[in-house]
Amino acid sequence: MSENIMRTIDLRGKNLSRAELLAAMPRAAMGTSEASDLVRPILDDVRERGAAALRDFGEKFDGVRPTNLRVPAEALQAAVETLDPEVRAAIEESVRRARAVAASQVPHDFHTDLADGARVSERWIPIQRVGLYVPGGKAVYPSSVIMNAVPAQAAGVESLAIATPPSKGDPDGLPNKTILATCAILGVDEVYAVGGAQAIAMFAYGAKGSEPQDGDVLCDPVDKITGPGNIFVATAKSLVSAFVGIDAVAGPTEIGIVADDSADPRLLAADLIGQAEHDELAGSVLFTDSVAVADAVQAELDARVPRTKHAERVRTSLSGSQSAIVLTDGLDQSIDAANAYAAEHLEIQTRDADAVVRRVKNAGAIFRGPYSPVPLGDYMSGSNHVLPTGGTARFAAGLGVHTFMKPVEVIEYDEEGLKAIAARINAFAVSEDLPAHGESVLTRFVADPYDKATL
Ligand code: HSO
Ligand code: ZN
Repeated sequence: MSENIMRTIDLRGKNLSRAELLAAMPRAAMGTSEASDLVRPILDDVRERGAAALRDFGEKFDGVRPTNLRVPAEALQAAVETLDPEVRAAIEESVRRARAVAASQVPHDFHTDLADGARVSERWIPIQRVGLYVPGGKAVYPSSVIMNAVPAQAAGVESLAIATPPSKGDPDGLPNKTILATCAILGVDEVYAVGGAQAIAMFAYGAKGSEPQDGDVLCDPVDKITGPGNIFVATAKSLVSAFVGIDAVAGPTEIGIVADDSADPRLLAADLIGQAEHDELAGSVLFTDSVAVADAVQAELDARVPRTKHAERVRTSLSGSQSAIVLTDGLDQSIDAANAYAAEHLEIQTRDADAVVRRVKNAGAIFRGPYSPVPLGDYMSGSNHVLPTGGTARFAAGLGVHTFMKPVEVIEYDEEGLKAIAARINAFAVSEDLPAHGESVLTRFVADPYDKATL
């Protein structure tokens, strides 16, 4: 028999501690990089020279010097008009579903009345201006534009800008046409032909124009930057994150599947291959207590991998150390291991999948049952596909309307409400040796808060 594509991690008969279980999970090795040294001068240059630097970097890194750094409205319109009608219909369906979910996701303001005249409210306020980065190159994902822009729009973000690299093949240096069409369908009209770390600098610092068509100000600074990118984009985001909001830095994509002996190995294999297609470093992990299912999945992989377009990439990814079939003693151990792995995407292919879903503690998104495969979520389930990777689903959530809003508490006490606890506040303040805090409150109720004898 030929060698299996995926390695096996056998947890059977092992009673692992939490730490041991975490350590047993397959993970991509995190490479360290010297990217900061390369990225810092790019940030500084864009800050200094604005649009002139952006054009220079376009020429240097993308191989094209864009005529218009800001994509003209006519180019956005033309991109929609020339879009393949089937792709357009798919994009529109995706947008419709994402908008419906995002609309219900908008958090509600609330208030708590603690006593008479004592209320604390919470108001969710949209972030005012957001910059969304869309990568070019190998990974051009119009679907990711939708996943970022739709929740931002549902949140009520006033001003949304998109930056994506200019295309080398385009004489004017316009970006990828499907990306432009998606922006137009979403109603985003502020789009820049700017890629890489320089795009992050433009968003963070803003950029002044250098050619008449740029205007005096090419781009205003944003309050938060979201969207995936390569190591240079990620490094630039972390460097500017001291003063601009950023979303989490995404690692290679992952799929985890919890399957029992009722699962269909054909579906399991196809779903593992599906996410492995993204990247040689993508992680694919099957948790099962059924040796028969594990063997059948290996056989299905042997049959299917050679037949898919990106066979070599898929094979590298599935046979990499970040991928594995985890054999367990039973469903309980499968669930424990899946919780330790904290997959970006977790499929549940078991009997009574609802009961298993309820026991999932860590996952970026949960895909329940044979008809909720990951690609449904990637494109048009209505859920978001920007999800925590690398085990960060233990503490982080995927992108959503909340990503583009912030809760602000409003303190609403009246005279009666404050008076009732004025002495207590004063006592607390004095205990922290901050008597002026107490005096600030007492001034409202006594003639001389500094004369302790009168209190
Ligand atoms: N699975 C990727 C998203 C994606 N898939 C975009 C296809 N296009 C990360 O969730
Ligand atoms: Zn995908």
